[in-house]
Amino acid sequence: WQSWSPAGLYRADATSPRPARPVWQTMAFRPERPPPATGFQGEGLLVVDPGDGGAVRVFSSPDPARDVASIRARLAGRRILVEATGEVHEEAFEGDVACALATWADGLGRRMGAPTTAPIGPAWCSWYCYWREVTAGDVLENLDAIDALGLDVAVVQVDDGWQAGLGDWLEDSPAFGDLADVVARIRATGRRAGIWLAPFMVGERSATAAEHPEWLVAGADAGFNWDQRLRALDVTHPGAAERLQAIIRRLAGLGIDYFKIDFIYAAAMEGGRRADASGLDAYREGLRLIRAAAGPNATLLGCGAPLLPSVGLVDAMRISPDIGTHYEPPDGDVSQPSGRGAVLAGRARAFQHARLWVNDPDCLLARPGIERREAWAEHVRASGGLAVSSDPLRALDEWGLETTRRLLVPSSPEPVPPGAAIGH
Ligand code: 9PG
Repeated sequence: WQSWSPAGLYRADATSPRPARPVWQTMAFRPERPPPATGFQGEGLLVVDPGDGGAVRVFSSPDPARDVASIRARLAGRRILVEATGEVHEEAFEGDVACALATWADGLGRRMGAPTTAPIGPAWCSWYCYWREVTAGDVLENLDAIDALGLDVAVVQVDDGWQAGLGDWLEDSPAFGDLADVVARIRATGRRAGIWLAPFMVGERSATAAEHPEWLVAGADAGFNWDQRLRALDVTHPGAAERLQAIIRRLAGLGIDYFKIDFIYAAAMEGGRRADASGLDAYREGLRLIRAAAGPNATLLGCGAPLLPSVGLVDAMRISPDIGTHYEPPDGDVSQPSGRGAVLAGRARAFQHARLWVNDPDCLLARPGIERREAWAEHVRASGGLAVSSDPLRALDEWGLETTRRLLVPSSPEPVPPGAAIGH
């Protein structure tokens, strides 16, 4: 369904990954469509390889801007039964699964107007070293280090932590410091300034939730994070739409032209809206509002984003759960931060690069203390996608610095040839 949802290639008698906790169904799988206990469920896309050299079958939603069917498959004796909640097309492709997906994605990208994949990056991002406690000083320290170490970084992106509150994006957090000054200093070095925000997420404790309960999607529980329950912004409400665009315009006015728009699954949730619009209609309208306010030359990077409904509306897309300092995920759930989960989904969605958008495999972490950092670096390099360093640059050892230097290149304008197997 979305950036953080697992994807992979499995034996026919296996069961695809399931959320280990109920809140992860909402925040990493498809909120309204819990899967059956066993078998497979793909959202808008499911592929069956008969394994005997016969044609690979691709089952998919023909127009995922309008409807994304939940497509289920289960083994019944010697057959695989496929069923779906909505309209699904079945196509047969010669060749292996990776080739079938490449051809299928070429067609979808054309139909949905995927942007031409001009190279993006390389970048540096504050998240995987400073987390929510990031300050202006931390960003400026790394800006200095980029120059001192002679690293090729085109975009410096401030992640979660600069904002006053979750849903309160018009003001900065006093603990962060002066965002306008940080942006000006980044731009003074000739680099682009980027920012993270979760534009459709409204924390229960935010000023926005208190002042404008009518801007929230009625009945939609968007999960729990930042120590609070989360609600979804109803972009079909004119007041909410105006506020959303005012937020983006203010950030663009500071000189920001790279937006990592995160947790945007919230806009697509089912629930009561001001207008008679489906979750997917509202979601796509929300993305169009952001694009109009950010300007045609801004880079939009989707994250926590419904994948297929975003084609044509974002320049780049996170296609896997977060990388973590640990290789194994919490509770064994591969939708959660971990090397294992990020590599699994990243390989399975490698075919999307330069066909639907620029793939973001998640940040390069090359400092000591990152479990299996060599394998992770190789995964990021081979993806051909966005190269974003997220280490405290002064903490890199010799291997880390050499690897960061080597991997910080613009994204590839071409799809990557199917390399390592998609599966486990
Ligand atoms: C900032 C981070 C980084 C990261 C994103 C995203 O379910 N959760 O509570 C949850 C928390 C964080 C998260 C994903 C899910 O990570 O992928 O790169 O920007 O937000 O908070």
